[in-house]
Amino acid sequence: MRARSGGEGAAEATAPESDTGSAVRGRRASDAAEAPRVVVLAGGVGGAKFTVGVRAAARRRWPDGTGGTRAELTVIANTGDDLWLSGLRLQPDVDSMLYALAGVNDTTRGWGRTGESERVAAELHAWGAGWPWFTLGDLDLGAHIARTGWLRDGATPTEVVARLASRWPLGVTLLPMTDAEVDTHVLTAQGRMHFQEWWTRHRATVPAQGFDNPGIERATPARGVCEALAAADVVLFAPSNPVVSLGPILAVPGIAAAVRATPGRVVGVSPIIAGSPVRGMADACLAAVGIPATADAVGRHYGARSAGGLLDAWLIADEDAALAPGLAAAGLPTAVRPLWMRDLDAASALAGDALDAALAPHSR
Ligand code: FO1
Repeated sequence: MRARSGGEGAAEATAPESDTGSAVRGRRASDAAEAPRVVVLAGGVGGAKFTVGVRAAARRRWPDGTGGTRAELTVIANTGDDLWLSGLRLQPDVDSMLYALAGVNDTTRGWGRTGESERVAAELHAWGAGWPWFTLGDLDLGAHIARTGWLRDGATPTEVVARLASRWPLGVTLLPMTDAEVDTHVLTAQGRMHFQEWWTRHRATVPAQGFDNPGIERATPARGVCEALAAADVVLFAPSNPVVSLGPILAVPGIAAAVRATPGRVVGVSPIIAGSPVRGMADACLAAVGIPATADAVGRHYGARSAGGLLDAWLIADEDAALAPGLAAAGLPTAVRPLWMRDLDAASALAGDALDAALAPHSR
């Protein structure tokens, strides 16, 4: 692991090398060091930023000589945020990932396209169609119309995502978590509402009593998801909302089991810094399911793989350094690192830290 200043007292993410050396199950460690297969589980704007950081870190560490990387990057995106609106299928997290990786995202608003206009949205409002509090940009609508058309023509959501992604050289394989429609609903005292109504219209201020994804128990992972996890050298949990971004991914039957069984090392990045979400309203989601909004509680929620959980290592922020010894004592090796993704350099450094935690020599 590379040396860094200010790391005194930080628990290391890796255990000492074992007698058997640093062999990674399935592939030789040298293969992974050459060009690892990296799978990222992600949702939301934080997930998109982190994914762009992973690609930048991989391009730096394992360059292919043409500006890309020899590492194989696969992103499994949350589709719980998806919705039907004005007859169109929207996939906000898939699109956030797509636009961010293509470099056409609106970095000020955090969602949608840069250089966006809203002429069609104004017409929809005038007709009283759609949701007045949910704006569909003109460029963004192009993606929704293309997606809905292809779905109507019989393509699967996985095929549609691949088709959308083929417009730009993203350098990653982008997969939806499932082809099933399992939109997240929020249970409140006012009744059940779609996640986007709760999040965007009410800004998560209506107390949530819980979340569910109707039909998810019958969903199957999208083609390529379990295959990528079974071949991974590294699995990264982005600093995404643990309840409504990574929660739905892990709730698709078979995905959590595939994470537990992966030959790669599984490293998570805390979405909580000093008791507050890095971005968004994850604290309102965590409160609804009885998990304190701390890096400690979220790490324990995912759990250590050595104890039947999901993670081999957990990255928490410098601000939360005091939590590391307790987490390590509870069996979750924890590294303390700067977690703020202020710009691409910071996101790339964080992704590099997560890759280090996964690829450094370790015992299993
Ligand atoms: N977020 C908003 O706060 N207001 C909007 O009007 C809005 C529109 C929108 C349209 C398409 C899309 O893909 C995303 C959009 N978002 C909007 C973002 C989205 O609601 C959430 O931030 C994500 O689903 C959370 O990850």
